[in-house]
This record gives sequence, C-alpha cells and structure tokens, in this order.
Amino acid sequence: MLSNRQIADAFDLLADLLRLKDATAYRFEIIAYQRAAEAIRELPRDLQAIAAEGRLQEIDGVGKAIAAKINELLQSGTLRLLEELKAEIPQGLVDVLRVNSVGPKKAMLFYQQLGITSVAELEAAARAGKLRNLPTMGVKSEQKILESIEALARRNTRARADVALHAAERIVRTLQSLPSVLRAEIAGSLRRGRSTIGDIDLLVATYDAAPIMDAFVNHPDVTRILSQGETKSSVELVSGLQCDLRVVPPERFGTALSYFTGSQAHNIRLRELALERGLSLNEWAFTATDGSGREILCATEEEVYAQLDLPYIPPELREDRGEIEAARANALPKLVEIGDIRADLHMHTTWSDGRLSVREMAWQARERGLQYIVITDHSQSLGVANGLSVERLWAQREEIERVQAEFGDSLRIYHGVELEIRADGTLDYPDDVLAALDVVIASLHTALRQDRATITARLLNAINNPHVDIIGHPRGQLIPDREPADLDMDAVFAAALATDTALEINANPHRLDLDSAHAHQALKLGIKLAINTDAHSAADFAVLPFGVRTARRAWASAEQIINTWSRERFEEWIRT
Ligand code: DGT
Ligand code: CA
Ligand code: CA
Ligand code: ZN
Repeated sequence: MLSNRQIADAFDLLADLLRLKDATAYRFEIIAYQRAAEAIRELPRDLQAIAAEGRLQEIDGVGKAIAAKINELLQSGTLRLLEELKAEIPQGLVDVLRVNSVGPKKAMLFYQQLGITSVAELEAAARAGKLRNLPTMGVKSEQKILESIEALARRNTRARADVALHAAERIVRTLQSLPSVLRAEIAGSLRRGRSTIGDIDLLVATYDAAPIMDAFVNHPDVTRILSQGETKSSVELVSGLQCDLRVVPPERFGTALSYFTGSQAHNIRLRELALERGLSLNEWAFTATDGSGREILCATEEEVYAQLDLPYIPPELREDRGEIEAARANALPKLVEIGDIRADLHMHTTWSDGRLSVREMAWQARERGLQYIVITDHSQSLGVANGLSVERLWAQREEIERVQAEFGDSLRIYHGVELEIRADGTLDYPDDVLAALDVVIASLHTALRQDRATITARLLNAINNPHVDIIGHPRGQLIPDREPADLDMDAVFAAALATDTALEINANPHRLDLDSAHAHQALKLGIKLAINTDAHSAADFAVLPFGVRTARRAWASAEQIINTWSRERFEEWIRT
C-alpha cells in the first residue's frame, strides 16, 4: 500500500518529467500535479481511507483527473502515464533540474548532446569543460553550473522555521537601519508560518534601491552572491539558506508583499478574482485589461484585498485551502493571537531534565505574563530524562506547594506530569497516582517505529484513560529528519473527541506537533488543542510564537485552545 508521501512523490515526479518533456505545452498539468502533491503531503488523513469513502475530490487541488490517478496508484501501485514518461526521459534528469542554473531546456540539451542523466555526470562534464561548447552555453555558464551544484549539496533539505527566522531577522535588522529604507519585511513561506522554509524572501520599500542592494550582498552573513540586479538579488547565507531580496517603491509595497508572501496557489486565486474585475495582477500593480494600461497601485495589502472586494486575509491562511471562499462570505476565523495565551501547560524543571527549579520556572512564566502553569516533569520509566519515581513525585508536590504559597494569586502553579506511554502500551504510574495529579500529559517517547496497529493501540490506551487530560506532541515527529509515527490519526481523533482529551501543538520548532494540517482536522472535528512550549529552560519560553503560528495555520480561534481560557474555566475542565 502506498503512503500519502509516496503518492505525493509520484505527482511531483510526474510534474518534473513533464517539465522536461515540454514545460510550456504542459504548464497547466504541471501546476495541477504540483498542487496535488503539496495538498497530499499535508493531508491529515490517509488517502486510502478517503478513497474508500469516495471523497478524494473534496481534497483541495484534487479534481476528477487527479482523483482517478490517485485511485490508480492505490490500486496498482503505479501510474501508466508515469511509466510511459519514465521510459521516455531518464529519471536522473529530475535531480539535474534541482541545480539552480539548469532549467528543463538545458537539462534536455545536456542529455541529448552528452548523455548526461545525473548531477554527478553533469558535474564531471562541467569540470572537463565539455558544457561550454554547447549551443547557448559558454565558459561563464559552465562555471555557474559548477557553483550551483555545490550550492545544491549544501541546501538539500528545507530549513527549520527558527533557523530561517533567525537568519532573516539578522538581514532585516541591517536593512532597516539604512536611512533610505522605508519598510523591510519578511515574505514567503516564513511569513505564512510554515514549519520548514525553502528559502528566505525579503521585501524592502525605498526610492533608492542601489545602496540597499549593496548593503544586502555585502552583509557579513552572505557567503556567495547568486545574482545581483537593480530590484532583485539573491544570496547564499552562512546558514546555507538562500535569501532573495526585492526592492520596490513604497506606493507598490502592498502588491509586492502580497505577491511574494504567496502562496503561489493563493496568488493564482487572487489573479483570477482580478481578471473577473477587468484587471491583471502581478507583483507590481493591478493593470486594466482594457488596453488603457491604467495601473492601480497598492501601498498596503489591505488595499490589494479591498480591490478584490475581500477583507484582509492573514498570511497563515494564504494556501488556497478555503480562505478565499471564507473571506468572500465574510466568514474568516478570528485567529488565536499570542496575546490570547494565558498559560503554559507543559514544562520541565531540575526534578527531571529541565535547567531551572520550580521557583525559577514560575518566575519566568510570571515575567512573561502567564496566569497559570503546569509543572510536568517526566515520569519514572524515562530514565534518560531522570524521570520521577512516585516518591519523588510527592516530594515535588511539597516544593510546588511552597512556591505556590510565595506566588499567591499572581500565578497559579498546577502539579502535573509528562507521563510515559510505555512500549507495551501501559502507563507509567498507577491510576491512583494519576488521579491525585492536577493535569496529566501522556506522551510517546520510545518505540516510535512500532507498526501502525501497535502504536495506535498504545496511544488510544492513554487517551482512553480517564485521568489523561492532554496528549503531548502526538505524532512524535522531529523536524527536519524524523518522520512521524505511523499512527491511525482517524482513530486517535475519534478517541480524543469521545473522551474530551486535548491534543498538544508542541511549539518547539523541532517538533511543531501536531502540525497545522492535523491540527486543522482535529479542530474541524471539535477536538480541543493546547499550545505548549515544553520549556526545559528560560529561553525555551520564546518558542511560543511558532506554536501560535502553527495553530493559526490550522484556522484556530482562541476559544479552541484550552490555555487561552481563564483559570476558572481551565480548572473546571481538568476536574471533569
Ligand atoms: P519556500 O521558499 O519553498 O518555503 O516557499 P515560498 O512560498 O516562500 O516560495 P518561493 O520562495 O519560491 O516564492 C515566494 C513567493 O513568491 C511564493 O509564495 C509566491 C510567489 N511566487 C513565486 N513564484 C511564483 C510563480 O511562478 N507564480 C506565482 N503566482 N507566484 C509566485
Ligand atoms: Ca521562500
Ligand atoms: Ca524565494
Ligand atoms: Zn516534555
């Protein structure tokens, strides 16, 4: 049985092979397959289950033709069209396409003239000086290809959001300090709050572009200039990330910010809406399609949306997953904001593997404006994290009570635990211990590669325990390189709903688990979520925005997040 990921890969491959075959003739198919691949990759349910219900076409980006292909893949494990293309075009050329300065035409040229079917062969040919004599090529473009191959090796995976944000903010600070810069903003996937970032996109408003481009390419973090133009430059940073900068005059800043924030799918919908109104839309402006050339400039994104008779759509929603329809119906959700968060329900102290004492964590929490927290150290079987025996758990209770007395009404400190769900599915403390705790978060940390039936049963056992309030980082993924556990999320969601067990969005950028797609699905079903930092130190509290952005991408309102609730309401919920 093919997984969602394998099916998504098949569509991506299909798109790439068609690009090689004839990118112009197949342009619509290519975009459709890429969209389908992206939608499938983010899908919160197995395609198999959706196909069995006959509901494939309800997936964004999946129409009749793509649904038929998904069925073909599910039934036969392959696609006839894909097999035909593979027979025609060597698959290795798809990797060659990932070399920055090589488009489909060049890739096919190298293949047809020199038999090149892999990046390694391309590199060897470039080193031997064999590319420079080909039509449209020269010594310079040959050198460029070698540089691009080196860059490819460095940027083989997408970057974690925190890594990209840190790198972006350093550049933005420099740009903002330049006197002629009127605005400098992060755009692209980073602004939309994605958990991984392909490259950084920055936008500056100014009337004087040249000095800004100079400062950008000469920034100390830049290791290589990929291209430098009057309004557009690209560099590679020490972190290995690519960073693109566009510069526009301020009266066009709104259109440009909207365009470069994307997503591409969202932009395409905006362009369609513009065309319905007799306007074309690109990064520069709306232009009348009546031949007059009349331009409408937008300094802000609000103006762009207003031109399309839409309210402002927050960047996190701009994925063409229903936000345009919701905006048209004036039914956009009121998304949760950082300021709504009143509590953190998951944190560690020196009792297990945290850096700070209960008192220090309480100070940190109160400093950050939190009204209540739950201390949740690890339970006994997690030896590597110095998990608490029952005896130590009760000793910790005394300390929490002492600190609570010091803090009085300024901060409520609940006693909880991050309870191990053991490999055999049993829980790490007996029920009478769990009953005596204020809050129980149950988490999987071990044996994450068990088969689906086993690991799902484990998690269900925890969800179904009446003392378990929250499931911590439910899928067990680590970004970028640990795949989530093979859980039957339909079953997990059903049990969470039936037992009123909340699911966590772990805000740590290494986790962001639940991811936005699963969180969205959980919310649609009526499941409650918690956004927790899982802090092990003072600095860890700062990860909260990543969790909030993930929740916003899941269309979450404050009401659906239990740690936005008043203390009274939260207490009532943990009691029942
Ligand atoms: P990434 O970098 O892979 O994490 O994702 P993005 O969304 O940042 O993509 P990127 O950096 O390629 O482009 C930034 C934005 O620019 C993208 O979200 C939408 C816009 N854009 C780029 N290329 C196209 C295009 O060919 N058509 C349209 N409509 N928009 C584009
Ligand atoms: Ca980008
Ligand atoms: Ca980019
Ligand atoms: Zn934890």
